[in-house]
Amino acid sequence: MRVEIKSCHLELHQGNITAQAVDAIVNAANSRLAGGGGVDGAIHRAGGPTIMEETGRLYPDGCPTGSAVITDAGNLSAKHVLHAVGPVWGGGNRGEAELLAGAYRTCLRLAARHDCQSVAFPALSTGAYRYPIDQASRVALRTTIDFLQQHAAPQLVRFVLFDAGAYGAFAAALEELVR
Ligand code: AR6
Repeated sequence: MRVEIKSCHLELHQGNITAQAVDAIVNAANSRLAGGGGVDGAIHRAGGPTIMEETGRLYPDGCPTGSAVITDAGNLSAKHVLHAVGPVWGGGNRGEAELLAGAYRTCLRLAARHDCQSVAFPALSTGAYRYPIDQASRVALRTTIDFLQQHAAPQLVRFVLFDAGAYGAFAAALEELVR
């Protein structure tokens, strides 16, 4: 599924984030930037050890929840990895939606600042951090649509959803938002 916003494209794909031929790939990191499973494990395995070396050197204090930092992309075909730290789901009354929006917004800002024309996001916080996918998809898409409307960049934002359930949740949310 694909929609156009201010001559930019927002796309939904089912697949693996590490296989995307884009300028910047977003990692679902933790605030210590310590590596882990899920998207984080897949990106560091495919990208090689230089990514972790660089995060340790540039960001020894990690990255706060609701924000993101940028590194090179090692062996991946992308130019950069954006390490985004989404919130752990705690029931919905702990500022999770604003923190999740902040993680997406910071990635989009960093992408624009580093001349990345195309960015691929996973569904941040919806795995180990247990954010419900239907709510997370609305936050992710609303934040991205607002950013594209304000900045008309990056030219392509692709959400890469790992399974059919996540793809379906994002597709339903996107239809509702652009209807
Ligand atoms: N490509 C695309 N999506 C994927 C992939 C992949 N290769 N692998 C998993 N997903 P998660 P979080 C989906 O757990 O919830 C790590 O240990 C997955 O199905 O990667 O933000 C970090 O170090 C889910 O929908 O990220 C942190 O400690 C989504 O990506 C913590 O987990 C996000 O799942 C971050 O948890």
